[in-house]
Amino acid sequence: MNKNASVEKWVEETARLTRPDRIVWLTGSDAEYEQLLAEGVRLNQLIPLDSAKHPGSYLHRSHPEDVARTEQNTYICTPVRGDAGPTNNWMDPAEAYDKLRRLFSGVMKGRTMYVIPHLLGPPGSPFSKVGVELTDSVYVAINMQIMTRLGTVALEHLGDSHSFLKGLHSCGTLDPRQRYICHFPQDLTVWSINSGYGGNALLSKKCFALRIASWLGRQEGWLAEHMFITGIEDPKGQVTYIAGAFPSACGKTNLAMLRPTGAYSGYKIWCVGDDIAWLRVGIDGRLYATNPEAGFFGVAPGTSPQTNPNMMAAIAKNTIFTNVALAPDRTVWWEGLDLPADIKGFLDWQGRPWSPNSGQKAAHPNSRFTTPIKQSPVFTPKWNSPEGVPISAILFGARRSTLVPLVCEAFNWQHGVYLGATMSSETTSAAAGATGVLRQDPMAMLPFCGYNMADYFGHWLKIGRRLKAPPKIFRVNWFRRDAHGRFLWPGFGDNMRVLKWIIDRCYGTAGAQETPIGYLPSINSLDTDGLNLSGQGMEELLAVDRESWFKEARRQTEFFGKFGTRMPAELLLEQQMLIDRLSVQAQRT
Ligand code: SAT
Ligand code: MN
Repeated sequence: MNKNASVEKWVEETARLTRPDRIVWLTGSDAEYEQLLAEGVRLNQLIPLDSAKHPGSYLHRSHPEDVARTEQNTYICTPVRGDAGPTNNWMDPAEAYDKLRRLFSGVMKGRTMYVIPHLLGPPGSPFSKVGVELTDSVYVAINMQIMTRLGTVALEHLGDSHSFLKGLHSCGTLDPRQRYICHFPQDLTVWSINSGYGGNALLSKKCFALRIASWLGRQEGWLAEHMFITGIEDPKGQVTYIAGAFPSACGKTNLAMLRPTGAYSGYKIWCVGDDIAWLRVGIDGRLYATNPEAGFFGVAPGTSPQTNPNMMAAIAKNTIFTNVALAPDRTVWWEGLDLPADIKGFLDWQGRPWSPNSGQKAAHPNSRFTTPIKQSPVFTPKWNSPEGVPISAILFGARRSTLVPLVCEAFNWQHGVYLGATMSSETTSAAAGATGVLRQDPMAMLPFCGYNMADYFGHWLKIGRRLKAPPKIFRVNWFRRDAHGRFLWPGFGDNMRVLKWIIDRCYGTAGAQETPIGYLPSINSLDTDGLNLSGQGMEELLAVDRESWFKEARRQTEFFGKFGTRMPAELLLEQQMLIDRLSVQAQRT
């Protein structure tokens, strides 16, 4: 394999600091992957599953205090504090390097350091970037093989360029009090220590492809977003691509690979990506998307043949399961799957005996599977298209049990940016901390934006000015509940009904009514045939409750206030216009 002089120099420097016993450069070959799996088993980090029922698959149990991203330990280390903004933790870069250098000093003694070059984006695309992660975790190395285009392909893309994203990771002691995930955007560098879990440790994902990439995108004129990318092919063969941002563990993956049924069984879904989209303005003035990743790191609980049959097919082999339950026949289980009749000998995610009466979850709520995108039945070779796919609609979705209607279309790009910027969602188990707490999560990027979010909003507006044919922007909410706490909307496969309305709006063939918050489906323009909705059904799902929206607007004003004068005037104007429209409506009624 060709080595790159800058990468080699940096690997040597890092090895002098961390003192690994061995350095292993990964090439991405199948034989190497087998060796890594064997090493994972030898180190008791992987438990082989039944080779007939789960071919090529393994269970990993993480440390019980290391089960999700830890936002409180995640820092953006820019020379000027204001550049990180009020929504990020900030540390002075010199202080952070100094603090972490001490923690990294000699930390890999007795361990192997894996050098993991990977390509973020399709090979041959001028938009793709090269990252290199150095890690002492074989679990990370294995997951990176699944999650990225790894090894030779990346070094070939890099050639002799000096510009690559540098990631240094060590599990260290896993001490949560000494856990740091520090980003140095100006150096294209991430240092992460004392966690081995998901987004804290697989640096290609949230650290590179979102935090560092969002910062790079601002310099270079593109967007790195927390979005799935999916093509919907109608029965005539026309494919419409949509991208959608949802906070972690809010059904983004299920939506990205939804299986149309019933009246929609003539439609086909093509999943280009389930988590991250890099968006650029094409020469034709449309917005194009590529997926920097090569695998899915999905939430296991709730994934089932009913909710996501395509994902169940994808994870049938060559999959790493993390923190799910283990049956004595070496199969895995999680909440949401049918419980086998005989559950004798079940072990929970920590390896403790488990039964449904034990009052505990068998699988951790943030337990995950890692599986190659190519195994998905809805895989499309467009995933590797260097220019990406043209996006017709952008969705902003959040988990809101009240207020936010099922679907709402923005009046235009600027209003759409406002809808994204004012998104708030109830927290989930994907991040450590309380769940179900409402928080502002603009564009589902709150934990992932590598710079000041006011500047980020401004950047979205700037991109819009370059688009000759901008995608339409929609807000969706599958999570409305009735007075008894039951979901008002069935979700999953039935979300296709909403997607159909969205696509028809893109082609100008569906009706809508103008409301103060945006365009909502007009009566009968959204297909509800055969649905058995609870409560007032559609009426409730599409209601615009003025008083509550005034309250919501006040919360948004408070949030925007955090950014002071850095806040783009256009969004403050949108805010004022919403209040004005609500007031006019109030006078009319
Ligand atoms: O742990 S990850 O950040 O990779 C997954 C998620 O929270 O979306
Ligand atoms: Mn995510």
